[in-house]
Amino acid sequence: MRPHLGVVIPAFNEEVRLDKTLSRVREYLDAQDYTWCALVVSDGSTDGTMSIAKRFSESDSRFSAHEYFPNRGKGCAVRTGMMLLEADWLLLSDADLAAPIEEVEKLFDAKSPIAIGSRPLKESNLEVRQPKLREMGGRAFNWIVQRLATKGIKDTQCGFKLFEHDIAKDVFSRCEIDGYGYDFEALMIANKLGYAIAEIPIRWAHQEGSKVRVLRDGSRTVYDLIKLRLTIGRRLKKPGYSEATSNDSSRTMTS
Ligand SMILES: Nc1nc2c(ncn2[C@@H]2O[C@H](COP(=O)(O)OP(=O)(O)O)[C@@H](O)[C@H]2O)c(=O)[nH]1
Ligand SMILES: [Mg+2]
Repeated sequence: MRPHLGVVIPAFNEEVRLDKTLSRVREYLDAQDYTWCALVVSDGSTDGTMSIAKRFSESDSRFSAHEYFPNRGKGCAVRTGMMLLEADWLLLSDADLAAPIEEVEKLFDAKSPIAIGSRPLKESNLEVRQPKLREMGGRAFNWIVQRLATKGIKDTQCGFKLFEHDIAKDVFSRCEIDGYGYDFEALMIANKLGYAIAEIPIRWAHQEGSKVRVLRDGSRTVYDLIKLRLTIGRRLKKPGYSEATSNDSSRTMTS
């Protein structure tokens, strides 16, 4: 039987924090009364990320690790994880646990097929804010995204999102953006397909060690946003997940 919750953790050169993160995920989820699994997706990490992920997957069957080369970006890793992992609910969680894993209960409580963590809401609890410039840049970016892609969603970019199984497969099988633009791509597709999205205030603490390179990733994301606007029709015409096939030359390791 499928576990109740599956956690997809994209990880690029995360050796510093991954051990602590996976230990915390296990500690918290083991204390809950539902079954769970977790998948680390690394693409082209050059540090000890995969050996940490493999150590967990070899000693605990709830964990698995997936790796491919070369590096393609967070969007590709999240999409790959969402398509590979099997659980009734699929949670995207960043490897830095900026949103603590226990916040997943708030997303479950929303009782929505898609529930996304959100930082700018009045009730959100930002324990540590992002640096001022990044926060302002994020707001300006979100203003543009709301106009071009996801009207009404205040925070598309938070790395903490819960999808019901079939909806995750349907949405991510139509996604194509490899970089950070995957967030608004997935939400725009979900919106167009008529899936309800609940935006939920969460506890969140900015963590040092961001992988975002503002100029490089910012310009790539704006390019992806414009391209998405021009190609959204084709994304929606793609067949749903049951017909989707996977053919990359990657490998998954489970114990
Ligand atoms: N597999 C993979 N994960 C990535 C990549 N870029 C970022 N990530 C992961 O995405 C998550 C968010 O990255 P982070 O640097 O914390 O972004 P920020 O919190 O928005 O500054 C982390 O778990 C990263 O390891 C990538 O190219 N490949
Ligand atoms: Mg982060």
